[in-house]
Amino acid sequence: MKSVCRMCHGGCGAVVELVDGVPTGIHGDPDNPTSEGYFCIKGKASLDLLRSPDRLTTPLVRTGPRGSGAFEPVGWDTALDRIADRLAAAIGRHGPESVVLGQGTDRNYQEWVFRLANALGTPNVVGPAHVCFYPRVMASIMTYGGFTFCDYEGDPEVVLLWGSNKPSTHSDGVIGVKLLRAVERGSRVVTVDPRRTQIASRSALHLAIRPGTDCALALGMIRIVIDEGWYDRDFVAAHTSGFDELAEHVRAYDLERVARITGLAPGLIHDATRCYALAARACIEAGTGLSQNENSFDTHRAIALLAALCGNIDAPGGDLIWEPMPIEGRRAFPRSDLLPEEQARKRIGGDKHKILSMAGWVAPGDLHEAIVTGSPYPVTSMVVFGSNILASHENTGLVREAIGKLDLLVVCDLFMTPTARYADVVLPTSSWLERDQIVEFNSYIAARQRIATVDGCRSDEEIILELAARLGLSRHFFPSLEAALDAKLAGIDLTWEQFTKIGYIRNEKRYRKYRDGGFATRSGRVDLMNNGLRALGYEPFPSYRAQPEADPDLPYIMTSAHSRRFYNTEFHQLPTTSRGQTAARVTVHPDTAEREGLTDGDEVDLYSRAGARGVRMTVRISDSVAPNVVMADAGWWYPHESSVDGQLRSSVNLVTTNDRSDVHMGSATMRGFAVGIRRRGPGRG
Ligand SMILES: Nc1nc2c(c(=O)[nH]1)N[C@H]1C(S)=C(S)[C@@H](COP(=O)(O)OP(=O)(O)OC[C@H]3O[C@@H](n4cnc5c(=O)[nH]c(N)nc54)[C@H](O)[C@@H]3O)O[C@H]1N2
Ligand SMILES: Nc1nc2c(c(=O)[nH]1)N[C@H]1C(S)=C(S)[C@@H](COP(=O)(O)OP(=O)(O)OC[C@H]3O[C@@H](n4cnc5c(=O)[nH]c(N)nc54)[C@H](O)[C@@H]3O)O[C@H]1N2
Ligand code: SF4
Ligand SMILES: [Mo]
Repeated sequence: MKSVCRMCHGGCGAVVELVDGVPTGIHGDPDNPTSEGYFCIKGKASLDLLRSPDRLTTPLVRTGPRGSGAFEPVGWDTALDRIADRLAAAIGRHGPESVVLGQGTDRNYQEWVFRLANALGTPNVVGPAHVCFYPRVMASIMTYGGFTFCDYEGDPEVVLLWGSNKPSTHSDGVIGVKLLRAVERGSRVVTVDPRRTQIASRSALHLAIRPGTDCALALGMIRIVIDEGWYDRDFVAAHTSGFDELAEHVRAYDLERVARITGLAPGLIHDATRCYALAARACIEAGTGLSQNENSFDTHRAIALLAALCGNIDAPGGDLIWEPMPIEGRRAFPRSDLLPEEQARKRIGGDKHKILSMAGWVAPGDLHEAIVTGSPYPVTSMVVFGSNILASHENTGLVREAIGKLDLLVVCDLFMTPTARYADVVLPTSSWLERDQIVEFNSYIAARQRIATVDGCRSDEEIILELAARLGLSRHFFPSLEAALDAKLAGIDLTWEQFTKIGYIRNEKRYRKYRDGGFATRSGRVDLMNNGLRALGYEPFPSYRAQPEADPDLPYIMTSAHSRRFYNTEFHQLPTTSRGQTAARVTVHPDTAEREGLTDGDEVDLYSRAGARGVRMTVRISDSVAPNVVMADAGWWYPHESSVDGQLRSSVNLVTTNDRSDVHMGSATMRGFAVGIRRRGPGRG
């Protein structure tokens, strides 16, 4: 039977082999037009996830102190009644804004979480948006009026792969295989990454940049493009505004200064700029490596300006803006019209991180401060749909303090995570193989079909329907999940049942749509100088904010990346994925190892100004990083440790903070901050 994998964002077609209705094997679907049979190690671990003995299979109510792990099983009705009663009481006492909904990376039910928040009347939805997809999305929207995707099928001459490890991470519905196929057909890659990844080794140029300085590089490249006259004059004249002001603004980013900030050779920066700017077809794949520091929004804005200057927006082999398909999906389904304006204005951090707030999200740092201080108002209840916030939000100490203060914490998850151990009620959710969902990407929509069931588990959508009914909000929802799926598909005249037979619908792509009516910005042009940002109190041009002075006690720059075999904080309990790696690793250069007296496999603590106790990592020595850079695995926790401290000892957010966060998005500094290395001697527990 066919479905669509959701072990990552990729959306590969999957074929599940069934014997008497029981899944016995899984592999890639060669007929799927996106993935064409590709299937990775995580996809292959899907049946481990389905059958994991660690899965939660009954709702639980906490009976001991938070974090102790003491729970008793209860029935679904008891659990849901209890949650609904307590949410209703909190709303009665403190208003709907005292309830916050949380979720992690999008798992195709994000629009349900937002619909529930809007129906409840709370503006507060927290998630990793500030360090994940949204700095890029909002920078793109605020520059061209839409979000762009690399048009790999349009055969770019050059792909600028910037802070992205696409061949391993497959984010956002464009699987990395598309990039690799373009390379096989002749595309050249220019990679900007502090680490020599596999794709960096295969690239025409690799810019091993100092972490956190990409904004300066992008502004320097803009200056070179303007000085050398390498920009697209016709496009700039006809479709942009503010060119002269931009040319003036980037004068501060001369090559020598940019080389000093980024640690790159001036000649390499110049060559990379020429390679990108003079290519007839070129696209930029900008990733999460750029979104986790205080320059995040401005870095993506500067990159968006560079792409526009070179005339690559909506061009074949360039950066394509897709028109949405007419289904009721990510845009319409959340029903933002249900949230009264006066409630929307109460969004926590809305006055501080205005661009994130415009996208509907609260930054974790702002939320946790508000919970701890009770200001601007009491936030007393949180319902989390799939996010291990003790591991994934910055500043674990603050998260712990905040969730320790809540009157009610509900966590919906497949596993007893450290975050779930803090919950008052834990609800067991289903995996992707147990779900009916519409998978919505810009280039296609697909049907994810329920193939198996695990007794006792429910999907987030089913939980939301049940909670809505108990809270008297049924009028804003649907009598059943299938009715909701039918309603979503009404715009393309299909029912869910019909769609499951078709399985997959491609979106049509159209190039250079701006020629028929301009860009979807206020001026209809690409606003190189953005007065909308100015009206919000921000600078109309991106600028690089310098990192703090070096600290001799913290001589290394730490950054991190998502792992190929794990997914964010997930899969550490599955045999297929954890067979090759059982502990978090930090990659250090041989010179660093020598200076610090380290050998491969040693245990160290990396400590920072914010996290003096440090985070424990196993040393891996490799010259794939520079001598001043250390690269740590993000997203670790150890499921089988008995205490929360033991589980989280290798979670990098023990040493991150939001002290220096991006002013637009609240992006915390998770990458590109100073650390020291402490070797753990024998006998240190
Ligand atoms: N230091 C540092 N921190 C980071 C990052 C980093 O690179 N460095 N990356 C950031 C980024 S980009 C992101 S997106 C976040 C991710 O952070 P999170 O979203 O918190 O992490 P995940 O591991 O994706 O998911 C959390 C939980 O969801 C559960 N889960 C899986 N599927 C479902 C489902 O369908 N329903 C429900 N209810 N639960 C489910 C999993 O078991 C897991 O426990 O972390 C961010 N934090
Ligand atoms: N296998 C796998 N796939 C995933 C995930 C996963 O955990 N595992 N997570 C999913 C999620 S939620 C997301 S958001 C995406 C993320 O996917 P990507 O956007 O590819 O992001 P990362 O892999 O976190 O980091 C990309 C690259 O940035 C580099 N980097 C680190 N710091 C810097 C810097 O300061 N500057 C530059 N230029 N580069 C830097 C890292 O070395 C890394 O190679 O992947 C998704 N897909
Ligand atoms: S790339 Fe992602 S979607 Fe594709 S098989 Fe791997 S985990 Fe599944
Ligand atoms: Mo993410």
